[in-house]
Amino acid sequence: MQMTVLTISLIVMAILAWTFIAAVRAAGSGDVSPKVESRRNQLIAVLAVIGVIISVVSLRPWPHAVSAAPAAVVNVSGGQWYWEIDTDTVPLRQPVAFNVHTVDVTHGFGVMNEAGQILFQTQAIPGYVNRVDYTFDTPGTYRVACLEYCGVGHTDMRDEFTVAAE
Ligand SMILES: [Cu+2]
Repeated sequence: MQMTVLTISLIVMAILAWTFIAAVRAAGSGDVSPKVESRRNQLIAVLAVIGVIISVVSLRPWPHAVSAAPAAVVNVSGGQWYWEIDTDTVPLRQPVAFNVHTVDVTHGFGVMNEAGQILFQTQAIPGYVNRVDYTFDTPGTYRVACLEYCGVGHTDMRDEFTVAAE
């Protein structure tokens, strides 16, 4: 995806640069006839329309599609050195919104499956609530750990919750 965005950006920049150079050359060639000026204005209008269309089509999916209303909201508060999670069970195969914040220093809220693989993580930042939406496909016990070093008790910042079987 990054390569596609980069390629499109480079092509559009090349077209804009070419247009700019053409406009400068035309402006430097002295008086132009009304016919040439009309063609130039048409060209600028066409390029502007193409630019708007490309921008709308290429930028709509970013930064990401707005997710559906979550089936559950989980409020997570981090502190030295604990997690407070306001539920111990979340639903299966439905979007769950995690609202993560901290009462002291920055922590890293990371959720792992039973195999220890990190499924998602976000920073817990003082004075701000970070939201992560996630849909769990497998029931079981999920582990929470701090992924941002936050002091001597950092490794004790562990918790867990359950994804309910249907
Ligand atoms: Cu930590």
